[in-house]
Amino acid sequence: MHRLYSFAPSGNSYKVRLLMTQLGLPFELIECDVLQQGTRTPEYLAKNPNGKVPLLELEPNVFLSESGAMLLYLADGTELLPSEKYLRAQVHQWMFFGQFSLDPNLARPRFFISIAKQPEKVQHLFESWYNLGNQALDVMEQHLAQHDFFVDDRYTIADIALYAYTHMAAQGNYDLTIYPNILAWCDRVASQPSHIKITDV
Ligand SMILES: N[C@@H](CCC(=O)N[C@@H](CS)C(=O)NCC(=O)O)C(=O)O
Repeated sequence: MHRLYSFAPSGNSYKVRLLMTQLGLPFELIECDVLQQGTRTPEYLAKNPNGKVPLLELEPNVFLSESGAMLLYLADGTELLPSEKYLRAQVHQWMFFGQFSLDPNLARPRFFISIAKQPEKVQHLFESWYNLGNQALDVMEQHLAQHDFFVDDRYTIADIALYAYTHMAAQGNYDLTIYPNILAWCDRVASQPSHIKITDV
């Protein structure tokens, strides 16, 4: 059985928990409290020198870090990752977009406002996060005006990757009501078989 090192509120950890649940893959969950430096102990750093969750232990002492790499590894050969070359490249495209343009700008306000509860520490950064985050949400909103899902008009790991932080954006004081297509897509994602909420740990 795979073992997943995870932090309950972490959107990146949730991506992998959601996929494994939807694929029916059993896993052992190891909770690491990021707020208590749980990913910065010597024992943890020996497993993942980057000191972050999620971390997947495929078999004893065989590790994979980076949520995107885990999604691609676990979904390979399933209907959640197209095998056709260009469709698969579009999944990659949206996942790279998510990691660079979307996630950091949504995750950081959420982390400092709702998880660490110390927004005053980073007050000078919020404007830039909101500018860049809303630019990324605009791109998604436009795409979803024409499509039900991000790739091939069906649910794939690109949707899982983009959904994790988007549906929690209000916890970082983003206003998603100005993005009706994104809200409708969030409902479609949440109604997929075997969906779990981020709070279902
Ligand atoms: N690109 C990485 C990002 C991982 C990441 O930022 N993890 C955060 C929680 S969501 C973390 O472990 N932070 C703890 C730390 O940096 O000490 C991924 O997708 O897995």
